[in-house]
Order: sequence, then C-alpha cells, then structure tokens
Amino acid sequence: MTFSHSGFQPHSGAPAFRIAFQPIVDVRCHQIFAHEALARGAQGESAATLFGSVPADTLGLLDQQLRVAAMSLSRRLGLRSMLSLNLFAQSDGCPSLAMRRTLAAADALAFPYEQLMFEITEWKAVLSPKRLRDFIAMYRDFGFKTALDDFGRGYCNVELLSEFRPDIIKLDDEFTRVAPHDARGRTIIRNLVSTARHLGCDVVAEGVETAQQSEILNDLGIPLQQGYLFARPAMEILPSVAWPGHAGPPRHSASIRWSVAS
Ligand SMILES: [Ca+2]
Repeated sequence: MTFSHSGFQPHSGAPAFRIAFQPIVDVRCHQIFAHEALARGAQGESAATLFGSVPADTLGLLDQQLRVAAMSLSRRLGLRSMLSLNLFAQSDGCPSLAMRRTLAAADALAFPYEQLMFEITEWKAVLSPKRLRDFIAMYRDFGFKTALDDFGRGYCNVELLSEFRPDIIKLDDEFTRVAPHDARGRTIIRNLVSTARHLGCDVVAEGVETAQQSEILNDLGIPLQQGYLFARPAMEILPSVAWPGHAGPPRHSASIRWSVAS
C-alpha cells in the first residue's frame, strides 16, 4: 500500500482511500483522549460512499487496509493519544483472521496494543448477542479497548451494557444534540452514565457542537466528547483542538503536517 496526493493505493481489489482524524477530548483536563481515524474516498467522499462503492466481498479487505493505513499514518504523525479505529461488523466475516492481520500490522509498526481502540459500528443489525459478546471478549483479551458506536440511535437500552461489557460507549450525535436540552433526555443520560460507571464503562458523547451542549454533558458526567466544537475531521493531519472559552492557542496542539513520497 502506498500513499500519494490522491490517497492510499491498496495493493489489490479495494479502491483508493484517504484517512481523516478527529480528536475525542476530555473537557475536564483539556487533554486529548483519542483520535478517531475516519475513512474517506480519494476525493474526500464520505465513508458511506466509499464503502458503498465496493462489492460486498471486498468490504473486509478495504476495512482491513483502512486499519493498517490509519496505524501507519498515526505512527508517522507521532500520535501520542489512543487511536480509535472503526470496525465494520458486517465486513468482518472472519473475526479471528481480521484480528491476526491487525495484530501483525500493529507488531510491524511497533504500535502498542493498549493504544488501540476499536469502535464496533452497525453492531445492532449484524451481530447476534453471543457473537458480539465473543467479539468484544476476543479484542479485550489482546489488550485492545472496545467501544460500541452509535449508542442511543433509535433507542437506548442500558441492559445492553451489562450484556456486552464494552470499555466505552459512544453516544450517537442525534441523541446528544437533543437529549441534553430536554428534562427526560437528561434523566436518560444520568441513568446511562450511572449504569456505565457501575460496569466500569466510559461514555463518549459524539456530535458536540456548542459550548452549552458540552457543559451540560460534562455536568451530567460525560467529560469525554467529540465534535465540531473542538475540531472537525482533518485529512492526514492530527487537527488542533479549540477549547471553548479559551481565546489563546490550544494547550495541546497536535497539528503535525505530514508529507510522504508516493
Ligand atoms: Ca465511529
């Protein structure tokens, strides 16, 4: 796999792609908790467009190559936070094979396992409860953190937490946009955070766009936040973080330009 101005060029089968990064921050201490690596098409198309452009039997290959590229790029950028990688459940036909390839890539790059987190996306539609439990346990056994992505989309079932025991849940942006501004929504968030804490699970709020939304979520016990308020996804760099209420330069600028020969 090589990188050029038009993106990563996979060895075979999968289309060219690019990688964007968006930080997940801790608003209590103004630290960067993780950077999520986001897939983009060669022309900046969304992940949905990119994945929609490949045949179903190539999804696993593309997903795997995205993970390897994100790890490689993170090493070159000098990433110090966790790296959060999306794991498309429906593309992972053979989890143990995907795991072996991920481990091999991490080993080749000397990437510490404990610095990796996997966001399991579209888990509701695809995985049976048993398979999802096994899936999370398998990744945890290797020292990786696991997150359930898009939690709260459509419905919000706290029983899922005790059943699957992920390290982290990521609250969907549609949920975090509305719930903090509504008394019933705030009660749901409080209960969710309480249950998560009891189970040793962290909560991340996605889609944080305003200082007021951030403050309410923090007051409700969710200091780990991600959204345009702090940084938009940036292509092939670790973007600087804008901390609300801070007029000066960010305390933890992670903006590192990267250029490589193709
Ligand atoms: Ca995600």
